[in-house]
Amino acid sequence: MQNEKKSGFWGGLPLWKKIFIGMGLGVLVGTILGPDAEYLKPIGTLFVNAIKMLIVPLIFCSLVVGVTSMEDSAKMGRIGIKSIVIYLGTTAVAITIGLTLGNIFAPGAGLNMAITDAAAAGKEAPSLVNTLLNLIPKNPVNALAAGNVLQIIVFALGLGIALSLCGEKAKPAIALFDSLAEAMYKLTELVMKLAPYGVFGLMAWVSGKYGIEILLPLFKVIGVVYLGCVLHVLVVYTGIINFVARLNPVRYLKALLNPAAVAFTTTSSSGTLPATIKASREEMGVSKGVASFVLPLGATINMDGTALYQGVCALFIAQAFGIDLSTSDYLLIILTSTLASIGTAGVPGAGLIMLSLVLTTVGLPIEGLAIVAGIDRILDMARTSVNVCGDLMVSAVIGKSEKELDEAVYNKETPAA
Ligand code: DAS
Repeated sequence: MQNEKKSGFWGGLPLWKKIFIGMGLGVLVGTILGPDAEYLKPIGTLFVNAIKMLIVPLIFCSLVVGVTSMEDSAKMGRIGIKSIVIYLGTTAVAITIGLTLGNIFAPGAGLNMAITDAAAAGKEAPSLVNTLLNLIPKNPVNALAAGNVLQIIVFALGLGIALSLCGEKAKPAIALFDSLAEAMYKLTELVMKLAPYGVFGLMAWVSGKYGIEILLPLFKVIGVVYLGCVLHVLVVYTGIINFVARLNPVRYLKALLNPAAVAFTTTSSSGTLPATIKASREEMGVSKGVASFVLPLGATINMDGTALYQGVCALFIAQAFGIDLSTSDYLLIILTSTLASIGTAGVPGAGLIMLSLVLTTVGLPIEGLAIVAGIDRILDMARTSVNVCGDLMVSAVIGKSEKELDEAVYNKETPAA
């Protein structure tokens, strides 16, 4: 009885269903109340502030852990470097695809939403040159306090590399960052529990202020993100498999079906790792050594789907608020998303937190985050599937180049040993 009372209808629902309900109720109440729904906005503002609260500690701790988890790369030498180069290279391509499609389809065009966040309204995105010059923080503590995310990323990467090079002496510090990162993932999970209520407040305010037609562009965002994800897998990944690894791309597509389905339903790269490793070894014949290094690394630092989603959503929000992005803004988004992807955790909803990072960096209103938060689960399913497909692709490329891929297994001539 006690359990039944605790679970109840609402308590027993998965978070993503609660978010959908929050979104639907928000639109309904907003449509009924009209401009008066403005009074519900603070509920959403609290949620957005809670997400903002996560950015600095989450990106700092997860980046340090992301880099120190590559500690083996010093031992694995070229495999680690090859993996990181391919991971970051395909991430930059993914975000470019997202920005290109966002420009072509312009999902946010014509929305003319007003920026009410004074901080965002007054904030001019820094020029790319100034940003690159300011990448190195004069004072890391100031960077953390000011939330200068690019400086935080640079400092975290440097600290992570230094800790990795310190060997035994750094073990306690690495263990501390591991614990802090775990705590931040748990805090992210707790904050995401507020999502249904935050999305309700914001969708009530947005639909009350702009009308129910605000939902139409969201369907366009979903379409553009899914199109970009499919293109990235079918063009970029199969292209690399075919032309770089000289492997049969059809076999790759067959091998990715199961892990991609698990990723799509769980929206967690880390949770999909067992299925990803199984597919890499048994379907593609990648050796245990390569698979067990490349795939966990990929689940930590390789987030092509997330980067592509950030490109589309950043443009959607800029268009919705009538903000023109300059070339340096685009380059800044590519730089931030690629670097931030190292710190994106392979857990549900992590990309939404990282999107706030990208918006903050280029001075876009963080309120836009709340609009896409309502459909985040649908977008997370696609982006997580791409993240996992990318990990699988790299395991095959590295396996082939290290002569640790059994082509008889890959081509299904013999079952895995
Ligand atoms: N859900 C994340 C993952 O597991 C991706 C994201 O949230 O963007 O890869």
